[in-house]
Amino acid sequence: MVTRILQAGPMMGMLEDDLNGEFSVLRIPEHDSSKYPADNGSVHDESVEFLRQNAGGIEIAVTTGEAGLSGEQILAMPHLRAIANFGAGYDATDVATARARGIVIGNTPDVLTDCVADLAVGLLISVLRGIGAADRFVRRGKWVDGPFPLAAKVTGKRVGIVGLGRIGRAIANRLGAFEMTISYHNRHRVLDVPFHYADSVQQLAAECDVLIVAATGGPESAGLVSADVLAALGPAGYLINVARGSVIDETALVQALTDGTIAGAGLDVFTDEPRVPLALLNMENVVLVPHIGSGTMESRRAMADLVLANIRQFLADGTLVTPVY
Ligand code: 8YV
Repeated sequence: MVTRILQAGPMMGMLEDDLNGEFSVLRIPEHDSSKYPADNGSVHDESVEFLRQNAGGIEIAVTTGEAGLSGEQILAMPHLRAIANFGAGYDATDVATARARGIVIGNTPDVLTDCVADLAVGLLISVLRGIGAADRFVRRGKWVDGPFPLAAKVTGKRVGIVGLGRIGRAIANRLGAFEMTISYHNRHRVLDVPFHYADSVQQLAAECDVLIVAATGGPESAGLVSADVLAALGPAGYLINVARGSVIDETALVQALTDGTIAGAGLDVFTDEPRVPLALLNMENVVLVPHIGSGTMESRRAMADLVLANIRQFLADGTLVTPVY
């Protein structure tokens, strides 16, 4: 008999095709996954009712770093045993509820590390050298009126990395080629690296020219890059974020970019994706990309393969290839 699995949230075509080819996929209808305020002011989620009625026997769910599964959705599937997450980050899923019910979660680490680190370096160079603004300058025909304003040098800068996990380390390795001095802040000191450890994010920001955020998202890191951290980074400092929008106080960031508290930013992630604060759209010192860190054919194919491998292994022996706990 073909195994029935749940698909929570929109998914890349290639993964959907693979899932449909191998399993019987129950998909939460788009309109049912919308949340709207109920009369009593709470948020009513139609998908929960859909799951209660249709997903009673489901044991495996597939979701993404963006969609995730809420606590209510998880509780609506009494037989759920495993969640396969397309993405390294799984902060959109209610991990505490899943754990409490003995549900395992598998994510897709490692296979996307190179691409996310590559993008972080790309954003750094793009912001400091003004590549996005210079491209617009040429396209708009402004070159004939005079030269493009001078930018900031990349080689030799002092970089502070927030979160020295797999991606943070891969970024640090790449930046060595640019003769940069690397410091970091992490939940725990990392013993096998030669980089200077800063005791707090604020101290790290005060000591560097470019602050790169590569920390895991979720409640523990929410708002870690605060107004005070941005003030410590200072008017010649740049911020790069390839982690999660939630790690930065976005309101404070917009203010800091508006009033010159920091020099510029390169952002792949935002608090309320796909919505981006309007104020950022007209800033020439900001590079904005639509959460494309892992967005290459190679990484996304490997992530899809890892999701499939997690499901197959779970069906075979009840374990995951890449469990998160
Ligand atoms: C993806 C990501 O965009 O892996 C992550 O944590 O943010 C990205 O790779 C996303 O999760 C895929 O839907």
